[in-house]
Order: sequence, then C-alpha cells, then structure tokens
Amino acid sequence: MSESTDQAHIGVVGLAVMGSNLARNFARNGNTVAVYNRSPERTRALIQDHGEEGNFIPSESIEDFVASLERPRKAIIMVQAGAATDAVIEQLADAMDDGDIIIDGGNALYTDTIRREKEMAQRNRHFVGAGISGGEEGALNGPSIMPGGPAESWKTLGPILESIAAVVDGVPCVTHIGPDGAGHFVKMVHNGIEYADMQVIGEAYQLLRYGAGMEPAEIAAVFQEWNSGDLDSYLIEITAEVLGTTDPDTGKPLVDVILDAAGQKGTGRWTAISGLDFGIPITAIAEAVFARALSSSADQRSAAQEGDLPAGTAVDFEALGISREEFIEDVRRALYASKLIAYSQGFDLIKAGSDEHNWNVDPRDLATIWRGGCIIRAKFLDRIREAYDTNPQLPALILDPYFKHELADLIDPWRRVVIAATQLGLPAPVFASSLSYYDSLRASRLPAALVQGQRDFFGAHTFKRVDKEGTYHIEWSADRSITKMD
Ligand code: NBP
Repeated sequence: MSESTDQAHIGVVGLAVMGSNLARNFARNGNTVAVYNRSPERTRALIQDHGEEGNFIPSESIEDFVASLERPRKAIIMVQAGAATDAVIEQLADAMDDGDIIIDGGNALYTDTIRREKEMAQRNRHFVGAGISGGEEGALNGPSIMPGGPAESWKTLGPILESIAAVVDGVPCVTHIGPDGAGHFVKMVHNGIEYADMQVIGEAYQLLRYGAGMEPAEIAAVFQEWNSGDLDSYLIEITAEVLGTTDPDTGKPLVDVILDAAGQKGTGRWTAISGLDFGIPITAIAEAVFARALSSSADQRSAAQEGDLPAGTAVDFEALGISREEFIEDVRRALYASKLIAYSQGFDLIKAGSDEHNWNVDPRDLATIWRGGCIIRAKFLDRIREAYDTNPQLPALILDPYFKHELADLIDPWRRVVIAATQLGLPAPVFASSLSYYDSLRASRLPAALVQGQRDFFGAHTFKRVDKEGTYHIEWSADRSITKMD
C-alpha cells in the first residue's frame, strides 16, 4: 500500500462501486486521496485491493477524514441519493470550516441540490452538485462530469476534476455548468436522453427481429456497421455486443433469455416530470420511460396476451413489398431521425430549466463534455456543438441547417418505418411519437383551436382570435354571441 503522509488533495466519502472507482481514478492521476466509508470494511478492502495504485489516506471516522484534507477542503460524496446524502452532508459540514467545499457526485434531484446549496451557503460551506456519468467504468477510467454550484468553487475544483475526466480531442469532459442545481439538472436530462436513445435502438432491434425476421447475431452485425456512420456511439457499440452474445447455459442468444422488463424509477422519470412541470414536450423521453413501465406491467401484459386482444390484419413482412436491405436502411434512418428529436427535445428542456433558474447553461458546453466518458457519447455530439456554435440562439436543434438537410433524407424512410411498424403490429412508441412531434411542430394549424373552442364551451375558459387582439367568450347556452372580455 502506498500511503502519503501529506494531506490529501481531495476526499471521497462512500466507497461502493462508484466511490471506490472514482477514488482510484483520482489516485492514479497523481492526486493524494482521502477515503472514508460508513462501514470501514469497504475502506479496508479498497486499500488492500488497490492501495498500490496511488496515494490514499484511509480514515475510519469522518473527523479523521476531514482532518486529512488540505485546505480549502474538498470532499466528494458518493453515497445513495436522498436521506443518506443529507446525513453525510451534515456530518461533513459539522467537521469542516468556512470556505470548504462539499461535492455531491451522486444522482441527486436538482431541487434537493438547490436546497442543500442554500443551506450550506448559510453555514459558509460551498456546496457543489456534480452529475457524474459513465457508470462504474467511467468513474474509474474517465467520466463526463457536470458540476454546478458557486463559480468560485470551480476555480479550486476545476483542475482536480479535469485530471480524472474523459478527454476528447485534448478537451476534458468537464466544465462548470452553472450555479446551484444546474449540474444535477443537466445530468438528469442527460439520463433522460439516454433512456430515449436506448429505446429507439430497442425499437430498431424489434423491427429487424420481428419485422424482417433477422436473428440477433445478424442484427449485431448490422449495428456494428451502423456504428461507423452517423450513429457512431457507445450505445450502438454495446448493442452490437449484447446482441452478439450467447447464453452459456442454454446456447440461445443472450437477449432471448433476459426478462423483457426494464426499470424506470430514477432520473428518466424525473426528466419526464420536469418536462411536464416546465411545459416542454419531451415526448421521446417520456415515451421511453412509459415503454419501460409498460414492459414491467407483468400482470397486465400476461392478461392482455391471454385475453387475445384483436391484432387487426397485421401484414407480414413480405407483403410490404420492400426488400430486407431497403428496410434495414429505412430503420437506420428512422432511428437517426427519432434520436435527433430526442436530443432536440432534451436541449429544449435544459434551456427551459436554465431560463427559469438563471443558470446560463451553454448548450455548446454540454455537446462538448458529453462527447466522452458518458453513456450517450457519440460522434453526433460534434454536429450538435457545431449547430450551437453557428447559432447559440437556435430555436430548436432540428432547425439547424445541417440537421434540416439530414432530415430531408430521413423523413420518407422514417414515415415508411412508422407505417411498416403499424402494419406489422409492432410497437414503436418513440419512432411514431417523434414523427408526430415533428409534424406537429411544422404544422401551420393545430387542433388546439378546436380544443380552445371546447374549453370555452364547457368552462368559459375564453380564447384568442387569429384576426383581432383581445380575449373572447361565446354565450354557448344563449344566442352564441361573442363577447370581448378585455
Ligand atoms: P449506492 O448508491 O449503492 O450507495 C452505497 C453507498 O452509500 C455505500 O458506501 C453506503 O455505505 C453508503 N451509505 C448509505 Br446506503 N447510507 C448511508 C448513510 N446513512 N451514511 C453514510 N453512508 C451511507 O452506491 P453507488 O452505486 O456507488 O452509487 C453512488 C452514487 O452515485 C449514487 O447516488 C448513485 O445514484 C450515483 N451513480 C451511480 C452510478 C452507477 O452506475 N452505479 C452511475 C452514476 C451515478 P455502507 O457501505 O456503510 O453501507
């Protein structure tokens, strides 16, 4: 074991999978790291198994841990989100002094981060909510880090976080996102986009598997090929790996022995709720969350299957009259188009959150720091950065000239795939709802006019007119005359 007698540059509290990997990453990059875990066994295991990787200062009490940190003290909390995080913040704040920095690297709800930052500021402690993406592998080898909190803390924290972050084209995947909850908000939306990205890949798989009748190994090869083009990304890469894997027990494709029920309790759900709170139609993310919820509705699903719900006249693939190769390419383009919508909506939500809280989040920063380390890392993010470089006030990502040009090539295949999915009787909720979102955005008239008429009819909610200023109400139950209300 290599233990430094000097004080630590940074400390990590919570040494489960994420915290211990993050501590090792700090140590491997030349930082002396103080480590502490509530149960001392984890601290001892870390030092025993990995102590030789760098300079660690282990402690078995929070007071010793804090005393081992150089000033201003910097401690990252990597414990379970919620009450555990609050408990550790209190312990650290009690043991620390003015100007020390407490960083929450867990997946906290951004409103909790805003509250905690306020509470800590009253005690002269700096509090930084930092989103950390990349799972356990990223924590060890280079995550994408999204710190919020006071700009002043970033000056102290920046270099040390840059020393462990993923690096793309010489640029570390970390930057100060904005004040208080900005980092955790952005991390939450990142995860929401991740849900949508995974779901569109799932829908593409479903269509190739049960529409075109391809085997998982064949589809793995298709995904591998897609990974060299516009869709080049970590998620496409690992999809090919998963689909290409065989279950050692049964010899069947692994994907066929995994229960088709996905969890959705965390950040994806929070993103969907935020979309509703801010009135931002993040349909792709919400559909992805609901698709997971539906997959886990075991009782309803089995009752629906046993209940022989009518399928209609589902068409078989041959009857659609398109070649398998054409269909595969159409599915690739539908996936690309739907993914573009998911990102466009995610960036809309970030803008809404940033405007509401005066965070001044720069979308170019996100497109830069998400290029490496995190789960949604992709070539595509370079294009997003270029789009916001060209026009930082872009009203929607899909209105960027490059993406508009791409959409011209994607739109017909996208429509064909949604039609095919419907005709085949295969669910494609994000492909279909993203296309509806796209068509809604470009429609010159929406049925909202009729909805306003209905609302005025039953609730006197009033309406505005296209041809005159003012607010109007119709005397529906009398002579249907129109009254100008203001
Ligand atoms: P867990 O979320 O499983 O939390 C386990 C850690 O929390 C242990 O160190 C445990 O200490 C500690 N802890 C608990 Br539980 N209650 C505590 C309390 N009251 N006081 C002090 N410590 C307490 O760990 P993880 O999976 O490493 O994740 C850490 C954070 O990182 C979470 O917020 C998670 O959402 C986030 N995150 C995880 C991933 C991932 O891929 N796993 C990715 C990105 C972010 P003990 O050993 O004494 O029980």
